[in-house]
Amino acid sequence: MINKKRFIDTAELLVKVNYGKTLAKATPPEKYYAISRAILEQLIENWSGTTEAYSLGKEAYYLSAEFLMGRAFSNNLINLGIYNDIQDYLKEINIDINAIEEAEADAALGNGGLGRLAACFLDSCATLNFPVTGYGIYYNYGIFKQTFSDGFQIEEADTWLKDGNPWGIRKEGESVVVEFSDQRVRAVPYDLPIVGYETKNINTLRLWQAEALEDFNYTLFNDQKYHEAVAEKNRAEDISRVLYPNDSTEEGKILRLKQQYFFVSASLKDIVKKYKRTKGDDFSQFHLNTAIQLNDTHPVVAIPELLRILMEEDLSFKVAWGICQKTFAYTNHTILAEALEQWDCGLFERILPRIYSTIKLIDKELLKDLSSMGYPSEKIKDMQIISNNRIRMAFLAIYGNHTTNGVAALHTEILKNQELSNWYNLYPERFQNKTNGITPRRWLALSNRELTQFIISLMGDSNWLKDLERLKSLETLKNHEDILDAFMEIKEDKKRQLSEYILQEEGIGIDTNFIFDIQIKRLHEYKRQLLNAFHILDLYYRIKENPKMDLAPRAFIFGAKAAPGYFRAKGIIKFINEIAGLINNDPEVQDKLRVVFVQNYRVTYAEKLFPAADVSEQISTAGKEASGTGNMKFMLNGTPTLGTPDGANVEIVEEAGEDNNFIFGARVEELDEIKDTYDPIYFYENVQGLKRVVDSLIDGTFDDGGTGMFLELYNSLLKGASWHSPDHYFILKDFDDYRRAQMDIDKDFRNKRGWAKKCWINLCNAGKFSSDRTIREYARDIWNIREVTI
Ligand code: NBG
Repeated sequence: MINKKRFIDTAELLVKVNYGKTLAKATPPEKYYAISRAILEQLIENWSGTTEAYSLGKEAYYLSAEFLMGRAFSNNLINLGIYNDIQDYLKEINIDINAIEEAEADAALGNGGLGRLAACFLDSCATLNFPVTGYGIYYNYGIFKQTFSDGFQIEEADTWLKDGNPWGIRKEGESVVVEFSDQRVRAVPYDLPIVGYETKNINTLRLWQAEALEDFNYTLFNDQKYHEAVAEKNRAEDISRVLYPNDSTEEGKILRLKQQYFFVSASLKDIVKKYKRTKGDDFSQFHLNTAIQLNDTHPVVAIPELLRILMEEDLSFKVAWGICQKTFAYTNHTILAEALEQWDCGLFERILPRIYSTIKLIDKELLKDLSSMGYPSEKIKDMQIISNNRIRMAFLAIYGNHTTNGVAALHTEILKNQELSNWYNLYPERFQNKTNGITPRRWLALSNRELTQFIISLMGDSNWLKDLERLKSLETLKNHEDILDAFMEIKEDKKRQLSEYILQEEGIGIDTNFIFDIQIKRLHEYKRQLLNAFHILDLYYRIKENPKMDLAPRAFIFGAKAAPGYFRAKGIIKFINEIAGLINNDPEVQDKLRVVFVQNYRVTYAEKLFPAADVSEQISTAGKEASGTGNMKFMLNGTPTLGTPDGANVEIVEEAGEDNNFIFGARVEELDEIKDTYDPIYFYENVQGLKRVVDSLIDGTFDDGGTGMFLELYNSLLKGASWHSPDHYFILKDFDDYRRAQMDIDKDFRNKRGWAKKCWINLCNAGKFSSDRTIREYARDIWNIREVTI
């Protein structure tokens, strides 16, 4: 509970001392800062109480290069159960809470699914009272801000910290020094509170900022060498300056390696310092008190770093290595070859010589292990951590841990039987599945208050928000007309809200009678936004041929950022924007089709998009999307999936039924069988309408501004490239079945009652996909930690 008087007095005081004015005269960002800080002030006691209580027992640490948090303000108020109170208090002093919410910038310190998963996990850990601390980087600039100019993506810096961050507390006194071969920098922690839902516990996300040991070289300055005087400072600050904007691809850049080692080394120093303070100097017990989860390979240098630290504490290699293996666990998030991190040995050794020699020791131990088990030398070669002058980070992770997990059942099976089969055969007991989840607090309670209130009215309480499987009990209402009507009215309302926002942001109006068909995720070839685009264009041509075609009107909505260096992905954005221009400007199809690519898709935009969707597009090539988590957000908001048998789609359909979703396309087994003989030309020439849409890339229908993007896309489909065969994501093969599934939707949507029922059944069966379920499994099966309440 918040003390109202103290809250308002503190907010007043803060604007006074920070900005020299009164609250009434403050700008929205100033109000947002002071009001948030005034709330934080009343959380400090529980926050430090939680930290204290956790330090008495075993703790888990979630190391991640990315945390895609989004906004904190409303989320924190909802989790604290004080949203309505604060809204009222603010109203009394003439402040509109919406204006405060809108003044907050997203903390977009992540690229996509992996970073957002980390954020959902933190919410669940706090809510379930698990002693888990997140560790990462306090990037000065998050993922770039995207705009379109003439349909092309433009990137700008994301200056999220320009008005300050009221939720971050700088802990100067807990700074540590991180050493590279060519520089030493100070790592300063910024702590962010992770407020659990309906609990007093407040967990911590500790993000490190890189700073120079010495700000400024006075001697150089006196010698009028101004640039040199601050060069060292800039070089230090560069390390945490900006998030690398790649999703599921690795870049092998020096600065990136520095970022990884920087936050890992700082975090381990922090963990070890606390261990010594609370548990003493006996490191043989370290793993009994500490679990460390490595979110993908980005923090895997933690393994040799901890080994090195333990050996410095006088443990033998053998003992220290055993402790490492019992401490670490690693999550794999992709099987895409271009994402598997490998570091060039030369580069690595130059920056981190001590870690490099430690990795060589580990690799030697692996060689010994495998030889003693009678592995033939060919096989050993396949498994060595260092091979072809590169360090394979995933192998280092698996050898140095006790558990490796995939993020959906299908993904874990592929890891075990294909990508990592050598390792699975060696250590079958080390492999587990942990199907991803999403937090129902942000993705329902916050983003769909209307539906949340409706469910509360049916359930009689709000406890289901932390026991999501209870939604299942509502399935018996699936034939109640009043219930379904009320449910669909809420959908209509959310569509209206989104439509207003899109009109304001993108200048395009969409009627709420249209089917809102939404694909929102990073732009990547394997996610196949191009398949969606081809289908839209085909539909457009069919309507042009047959203007009387009986169709439910449809709005195709996209949101996606392309990595700045990913030429094809940028070509696909331009292509979709060209299609949008053609369709939205053709009066003949105005009442049937609309295409919108929203700019700067991000957590805050997502909160408006998910609740308003009628169709959830999850159309990745089977076997390529490890899990997907957007698919779960749509489901929880009562939206059927139009998807391939890939990632967690498989489990979504298992829960909600084939009849309530639209599954199409080749399965993994089929693609495995045909992959060496696949010929897209066959489909190009024989599938009705397909040639016409593929050719639009090169026949002058659209203009790529002379960039050659469209020709390159065309060639990638029909000719392949030096590094891949033609259409290696099987777009042409799946096109016809996708169109068939789209026509099924067209038919089913028009049966209002039947459609509402499908939506309802999806909502009622979304319980499995709460990240609370996922986190309980991690806590029980991997971390071996128990809840601690204050
Ligand atoms: C992504 C996968 C998604 C998955 C998220 C979270 C990476 C490397 N992987 O399918 O592509 O849902 O991780 O596990 O970002």
